Amino acid sequence: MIVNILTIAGSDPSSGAGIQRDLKTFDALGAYGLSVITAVTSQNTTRFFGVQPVSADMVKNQIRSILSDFTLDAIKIGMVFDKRIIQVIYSELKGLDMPIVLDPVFESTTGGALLQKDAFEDFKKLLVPLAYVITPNIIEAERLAGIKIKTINDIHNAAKKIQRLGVTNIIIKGGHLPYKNKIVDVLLDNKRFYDFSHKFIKMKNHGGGCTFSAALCVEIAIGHDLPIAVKSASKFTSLSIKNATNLGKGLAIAEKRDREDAVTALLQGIVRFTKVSNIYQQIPECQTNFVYSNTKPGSLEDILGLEGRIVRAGTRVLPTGILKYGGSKHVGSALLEVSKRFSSIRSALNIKFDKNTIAKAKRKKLHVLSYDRSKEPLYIKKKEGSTISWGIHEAVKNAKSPPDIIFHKGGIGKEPMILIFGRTPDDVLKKLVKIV
Ligand code: PXL
Repeated sequence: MIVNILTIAGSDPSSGAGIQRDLKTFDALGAYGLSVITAVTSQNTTRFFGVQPVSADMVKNQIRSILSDFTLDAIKIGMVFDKRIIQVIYSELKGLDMPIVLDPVFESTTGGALLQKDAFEDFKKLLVPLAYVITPNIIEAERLAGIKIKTINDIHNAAKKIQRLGVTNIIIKGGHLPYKNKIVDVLLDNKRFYDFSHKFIKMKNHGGGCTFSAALCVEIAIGHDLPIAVKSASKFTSLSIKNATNLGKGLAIAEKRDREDAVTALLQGIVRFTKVSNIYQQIPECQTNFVYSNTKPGSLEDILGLEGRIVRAGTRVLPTGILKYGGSKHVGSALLEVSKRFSSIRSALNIKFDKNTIAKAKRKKLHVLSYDRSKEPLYIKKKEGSTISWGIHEAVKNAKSPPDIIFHKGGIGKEPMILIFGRTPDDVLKKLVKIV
């Protein structure tokens, strides 16, 4: 299911924050992003140079052009800059039955004013009550609540004060208040407080705040309750901050690149596979492939695999060829079929069939399934490349839980095979070492 999300925010040409960060985050999480630009900033990772607002009329026309065409699942509001823009957003969105995530942005990490001083009262009076949830950091929460924040207790008080401005749900991000290397994000979900404590990542970055509120907006659009949505958005943001890179000369830009992460995880998995003791004995005639997709695969092209194979050379095992999306047809098709039924399964590899390996897997309480190639219908046999999908489908169609292993005992001219499945390459390897 694709969700449509609109962000109403300012442009950041460095793509670290603002509209560009929102769209990248929506995209990374599988949502379709639409955008209404309120202001254009000129800034880079070292400095903020200036800002020019878009006219209120033009903001109105952009909003109308989107609302009259798309069915939206959620809206995020970021930088709004001035009074007239706030008033227009208010009149266009009031009365809409739609979750709105309001990220109060007052000042950029590179030092520019993103909300004019005389717009603050209208921001509180008009925009805050429109929101389903507001996501200030400590500094923004201090301004909104009108109190100083020094302790977790102060954060709770600030959340209650912000609630009185007319918004039910508040998340105050504790990043500016690290204590013993931990930070605490506080969610006030209507009447209930949740404190989410996580590790402080000491990394000055550009884009963390926008990433969090944009990810939260996707989570809410999908329909998750706030505590779950906050946890997952926060995890995505931490990964983005951990992954922040110095792309310009100044602040590192926070960004999570899924595809690169998949490459690293699979490469490490392949290297570790080749180091499993006596692993050469497990390589089948047709050699081994190891595949991974860290997003839900829709086709073979979403699955990373070796374009060559992991081959046996005497008692050594060597990866050949390059890692590529769509690189593996056989193990890739098997993964695709399993992941259609069990979306947690994202990685697989194949090893040589041996009935002792299967017996050991069962003794170790792994979930073992199989299919019988001799039962393959003729029309499938005739259709090039559909045997594996058919067989795996047969094996999993009545399964109640994800398989760890699927095997078949071969057919005329077909080598028998064992496939091991898991959530990640690491998970697959853990199962492998249990049984070989
Ligand atoms: O992170 C808040 C933010 C939002 N919008 C724009 C920004 C920034 C921070 O720099 O530049 C356009």
